[in-house]
Parts: sequence; structure tokens; C-alpha cells
Amino acid sequence: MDIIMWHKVLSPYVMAVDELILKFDSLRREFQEQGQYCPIEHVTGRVKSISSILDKMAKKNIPPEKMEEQVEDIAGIRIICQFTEDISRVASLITSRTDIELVEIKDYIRNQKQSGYRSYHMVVHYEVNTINGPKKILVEIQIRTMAMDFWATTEHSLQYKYKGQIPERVGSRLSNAADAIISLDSEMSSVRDEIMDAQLSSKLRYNLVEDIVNTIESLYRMTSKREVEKIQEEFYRIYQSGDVEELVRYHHQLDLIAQAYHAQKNRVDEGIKISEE
Ligand code: 0O2
Repeated sequence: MDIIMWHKVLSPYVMAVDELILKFDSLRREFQEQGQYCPIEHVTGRVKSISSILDKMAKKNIPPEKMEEQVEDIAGIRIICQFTEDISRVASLITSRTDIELVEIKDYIRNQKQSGYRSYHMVVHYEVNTINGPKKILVEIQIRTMAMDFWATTEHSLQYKYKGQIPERVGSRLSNAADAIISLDSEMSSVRDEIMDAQLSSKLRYNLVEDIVNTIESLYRMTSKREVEKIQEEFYRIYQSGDVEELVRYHHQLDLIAQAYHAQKNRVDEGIKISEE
């Protein structure tokens, strides 16, 4: 039997997990920068432990030479969403990517597992470029809501504690909790539009404040301290009034003031250049 050099074998999987977390985080940032609602709440990932891989190989009778082909979740990415509706949006984002090739879907949301487990799994091919050249590996992407994740994480710890033999009394509590998760997700979906509006408006306020502060800082370099103090006082007054529309108007007005100062500064700089020539 060939010896498995575990760390060498697992190295591309570590690479894949690191790269994919970074890529999904970048997507989140892109949504935020464009002021759009982001269907991804957060992303985690892990490479399966050697003992877990060995357990799975034993359970499924997988020979060592078939390990990379048949243990589909050596590299695992977990994408957590706020709402059930976000899951299909994330799945479409993944399907449309050119760096990820879909192999199989396991929809445990439509087809809940006997245990009560609900999650949307996408088994994909992902290519990493190692020092030995490109290598295409399997990655399992699990997409689920925060509520589904709460249930799965708790149940997983209990599976571990009871070595897969969860006692009946605990099992029935978990089953009740799984039902409660379904109704929680559905309640949250019914107020999804309002929650999304609230989040977008808080993001808008955040972006406006960032922009206004940047503009005030740039004005400080171009005009008198007294002038900038007045501008800052006005900004604080409007901010404290909590009127976002007024803040939008002030943001626009401040932009025009900054443009005028820039134009004036450019004219002065041009004048200095000409007089020096
Ligand atoms: P870990 O510690 O997360 O790596 P099988 O493991 O045979 O049931 P299969 O066919 O290999 O399933 O793939 P599947 O069904 O997509 O499951 C792979 C992973 O999904 C599991 O990995 C779990 O993370 C999760 N999962 C599947 N079923 C359950 C469940 O009933 N409860 C919980 N909490 N998680 C589940 P591992 O290897 O079990 O564990």
C-alpha cells in the first residue's frame, strides 16, 4: 500500500480554502461598495482533519487511492446567509463563475435529512496552481441561513458527544428545534424587505458620513480653519437631526463647495507656474 504523505496531499486543499474565502469576501465587499444588498452574511472554510477523512473513508469503504475522488468535502466552504431567499442567489453567483465548475448539488433544504439537517450543498471542481503545476480538486460549498447553521452546529456537537447515537429524548428536542428553525426562517423572510431597507439605509448613512468627513479633510488642506470649522459644525448639526435626506443634500452641497475650491486652487497653481516661466 502506498504511503499517504498527508501534508503534501492536503496542501492544495488548504490553498483552495484560502483562495475561495478571499474570493467570496471580495464579492461581499463589492456588493457593499456598490451600496447593494449582499446575500452573503459571512464565509468560513476548513480543511477536513485527517481523522475525519479516515473516519469517512472507513464509513464509506473508500480505498486510499480513491480518497481525493470520493471524499468530496476535504475542502469545505460554508456561506452563511440571512434569509432563505439569499441561498439561491448565492448558488447562482457560484454557478455563473468561470473559476468554479459545478459537479453536484445536494439540496437538503428541499429534501431535509432525517436528522432535521437543512443546508444547500454544491460540490464543485476548483483549480489551484501549486508549485507542481495546476491541480483540480473537489470542494464542498455549504450554503445555509444563520438559523440553519445554528441548528447544524449544535446538532454536530451532540453527534460528536454521543458518537453518532443521539438518545431519543435529545433527538426529539432536536427535531422540534428543526421545526422551529423552519418557522423562524419563514418569519424572517416575511419581513425581509423591511430588514433589507433598514440595512441599506444604515449603509447609505455610513457611506455619506465617510464621504463628508473625507471632503471636510480635503477642504482643511485648501481653505481657512474658520471656514472648515463652520462646515464641520453644520455637518454635526445635520447628522444629529437624524434627517438622512438633509444629509444627502448637504453631501451634494459640500461636493460643489469642494469642486469650487479645487478649481480655485488649480487656477492659483497655474498662475504660479506661468509667473515662474
Ligand atoms: P464535518 O465535521 O463537517 O466535516 P454523510 O457524511 O455520509 O452523511 P456525504 O454524502 O459525505 O454525507 O455528504 P453530505 O451529505 O453532503 O455531508 C457532508 C457534510 O454535510 C458533513 O460533513 C456535515 O458537515 C454536513 N452534514 C450532513 N448531514 C448532516 C447532519 O445530519 N447534521 C449535521 N450537523 N451536519 C450534516 P461531515 O463529514 O459529517 O462532518
